[in-house]
Amino acid sequence: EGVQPQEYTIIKMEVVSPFPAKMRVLEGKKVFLAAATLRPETMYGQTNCWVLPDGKYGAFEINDTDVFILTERAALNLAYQKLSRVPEKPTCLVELTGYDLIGLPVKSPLSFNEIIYALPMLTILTDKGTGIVTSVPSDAPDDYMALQDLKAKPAFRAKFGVKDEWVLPFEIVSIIDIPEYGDRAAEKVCLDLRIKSQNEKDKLAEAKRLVYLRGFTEGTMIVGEYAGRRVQEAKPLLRTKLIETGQAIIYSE
Ligand code: A2H
Repeated sequence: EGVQPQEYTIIKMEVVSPFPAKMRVLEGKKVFLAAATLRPETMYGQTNCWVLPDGKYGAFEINDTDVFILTERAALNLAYQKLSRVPEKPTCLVELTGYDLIGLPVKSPLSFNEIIYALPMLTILTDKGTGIVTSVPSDAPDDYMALQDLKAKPAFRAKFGVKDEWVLPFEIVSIIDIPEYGDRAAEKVCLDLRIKSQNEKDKLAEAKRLVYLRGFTEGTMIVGEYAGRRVQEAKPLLRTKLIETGQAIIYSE
């Protein structure tokens, strides 16, 4: 873990029932994939969410009605932030792996895609955030390349039991315009750097450096309530809105 505390926004992605067999004990509860993000203003552009296939997750009680699916580590941190049914004690209703989550349909705040699916990403770290990541391929190079891997490689989809209809219909959604980078900045930079897959760590680090700095300092929102406003201005406004409407919570680690 880093020395600096990181403050994330947890986006509550509601799992659509009926739930699969292994999650049937959760029926009747509000169940969310809890995705940690630093960029809540990009949520309009979600096309899917990411889980680590071999990752260990659990369905933890946040209060009497809400259940969050995330890593045990994140559940413990939340419990110390007063977000557990039993004070300071995470209670797990069912243990899950990333494989159990692949293909789950979710409804996510602000997303123009009404239903999106949980898909495998191999580079997720389980000691950061919640282990669940929401995917915005227009503005995050990691997301763009992981989605591209699934779209372009049928054998990769087959390996993880990913159905075509969870991936192929989902196009990049333009949400932010960046001078010289356009409105699909992550795609442009990945193409410019000729990145071939999500595993090209060094090239992706460079892509991220290029996109994030320019996006945040010079990007303009082109969709949503704050269309025409700078990303820097829209970010805190949208974050507050998501939190006030109960669609997101603050999470520090
Ligand atoms: B961000 P930092 Cl559009 N493993 O959300 C790998 N990546 C993770 C993660 C984990 N366990 N938990 C969160 N993340 C991702 C959106 C986004 C993000 C955009 C642009 C930039 C960006 C959509 N994905 O991150 O290492 C999440 O992706 C810029 C760094 O804690 C989260 O925010 O700084 C970001 O990495 C947190 O990374």
